Amino acid sequence: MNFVSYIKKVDSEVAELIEKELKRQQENLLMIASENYADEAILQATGSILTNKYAEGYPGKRFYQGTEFYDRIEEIAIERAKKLFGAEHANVQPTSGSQANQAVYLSYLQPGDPILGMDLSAGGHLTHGSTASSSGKIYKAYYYGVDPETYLIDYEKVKNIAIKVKPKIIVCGASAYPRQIDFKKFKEIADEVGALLLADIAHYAGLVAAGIYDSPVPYADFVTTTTHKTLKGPRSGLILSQEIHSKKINSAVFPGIQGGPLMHIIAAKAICFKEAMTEEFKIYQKQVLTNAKTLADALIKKGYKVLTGGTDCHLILIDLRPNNITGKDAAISLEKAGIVVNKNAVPFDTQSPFITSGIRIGTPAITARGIKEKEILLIADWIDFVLKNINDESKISDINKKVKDLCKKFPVYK
Ligand code: DSN
Repeated sequence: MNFVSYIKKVDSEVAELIEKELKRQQENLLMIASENYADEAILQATGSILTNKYAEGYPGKRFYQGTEFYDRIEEIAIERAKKLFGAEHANVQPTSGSQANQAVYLSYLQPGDPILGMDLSAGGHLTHGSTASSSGKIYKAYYYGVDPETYLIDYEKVKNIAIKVKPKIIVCGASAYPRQIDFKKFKEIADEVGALLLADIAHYAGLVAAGIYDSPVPYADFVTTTTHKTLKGPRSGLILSQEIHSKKINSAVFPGIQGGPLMHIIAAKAICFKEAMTEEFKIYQKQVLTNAKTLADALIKKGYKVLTGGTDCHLILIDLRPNNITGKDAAISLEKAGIVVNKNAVPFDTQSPFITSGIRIGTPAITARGIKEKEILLIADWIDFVLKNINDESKISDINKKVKDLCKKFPVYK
């Protein structure tokens, strides 16, 4: 696929950078848990002429003429999203997971209202009430974390905090929590304190769609997600909700926080939802999970502190304090070897968010290129070798050659 043939004609500088990035994506093991490879159909839709049109409003109720085909595309995306997740209502217009969460808050909260979300340092997301984000600036945010021994969510504690702070919305979902979230328990807690429940499944959505991670849809008032992580679609967002919330959600998205929807991205989301209903997608998600479990087990055997002792999803979290390595140094060295992960705070971290004590490793992207258990064991050996030789550029460079050879055997965007 030629990604830059037209760009080259008008802007060689940007074309060259895209080509270099393509090479980076081809020659490295992308193991950032939130990243994936969108397929050619998704990329074609995102680069399509649908970008030319304003379609403010919703199907059948637009503010501009000429939206006949856009109405149909959005209707298809909505129907597929509802069917895929078994939801009563879908809004496919949020441009990101962050905006999806903002819209949910706007739909029911007033400034200063209390919300309760997972602490960022325990694995939550910025938009779950961090003071660095509008969710923590506009609303009064309270937090729950994980148990210091097990690193699991302590639902009794969540309940006690909820009883004390009486949140209007409880947020569950995380960016760095490797285990199944008990959505039913969260719903019971929300009901007990009269709160609405928002489940942010940005990380888990693909696994949820494939039925291998429990769905919050039967329990939560609102479910938000991105569409580009495990779901493997375009970079964007989605809100699912019960029908009773549909009007409030729709007006919170438009005109509440957004103007013209990105219709080329909505078309790509429609394609993504169609693909996510296939048997092939289910097989892919199962392999994502198997690969993550295999990696966790292999690294545990090598003595690494894999938090919670494994994973129920696509990611693992390693506390590197016993190895006397910071997350930052580990991520930099692994990148030199061609294994791209991100530094990540671990619960009760003693380092700053720029340094951190851990790394988060995910399997969605490498699985998309066909990697299975056999290669995962090799990758575990390489991760271990790099972390044991963190200052030895020549040994790291040897691993990089092996990574490049492996990537050649599992090509992407041929
Ligand atoms: N930035 C995403 C992640 O890496 O988990 C969350 O939005």
